[in-house]
Amino acid sequence: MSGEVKTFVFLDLEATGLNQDLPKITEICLIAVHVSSMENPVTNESGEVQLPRVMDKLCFCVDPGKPLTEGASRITGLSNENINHSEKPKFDTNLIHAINQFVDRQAKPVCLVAHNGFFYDFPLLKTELLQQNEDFPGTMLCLDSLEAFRNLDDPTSKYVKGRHTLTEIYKRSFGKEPDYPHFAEGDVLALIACFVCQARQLLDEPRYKTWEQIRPMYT
Ligand code: DCM
Ligand code: MG
Repeated sequence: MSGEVKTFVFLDLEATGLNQDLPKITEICLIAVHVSSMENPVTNESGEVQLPRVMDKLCFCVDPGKPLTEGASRITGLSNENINHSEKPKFDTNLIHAINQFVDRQAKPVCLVAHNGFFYDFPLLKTELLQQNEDFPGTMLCLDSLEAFRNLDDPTSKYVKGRHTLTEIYKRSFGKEPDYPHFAEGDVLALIACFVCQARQLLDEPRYKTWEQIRPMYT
């Protein structure tokens, strides 16, 4: 159903603000799911789709080196104070090597998946990589789950404000709020749960980009 992709690496970033704030990452989570877990989702006695049992996870909090906006701090619970108290390093080459090693352990080809990834997460991650003179292979695939869910819902209407936020999709799928919104891991797990529910349709005609096509958010 997914063409060649063997592993989907779901990704979420928390950061100091929105695009116009020239944000820096405060938290990153990557969770890898093999395509076989998407093709055969496990359900419980009530028929509810369960998270895949086999997942690899990588999560780090990061010193952004600049102030969080009030809004970013309010929704994420992260602050310069609590990050600094925990003595978190900056987004450095060690972290990038950890990410590369994590991705290298996955069956390839790998596709990164992020909600609003084409607009926010991928460009911001690219900015942080380039600032360290690093980058991912240009051939790595990327998928924006916001775009994918939108196209699934109504391919003719491009944009219905608010309808395809992760929280709204999660509420429609599971009838409750996500457990840990705006925690990078909480958002990734919520996304995986939603994605697995509709994986077959979402991956019917996936609109992948390659990493090479992702422009940095700012330089
Ligand atoms: N963000 C923000 N203000 C919002 C929504 C998001 O500043 N109203 C920024 C800070 C978050 C980041 O975007 O850390 C990622 O958002 P999300 O938690 O939805 O993944
Ligand atoms: Mg998030």
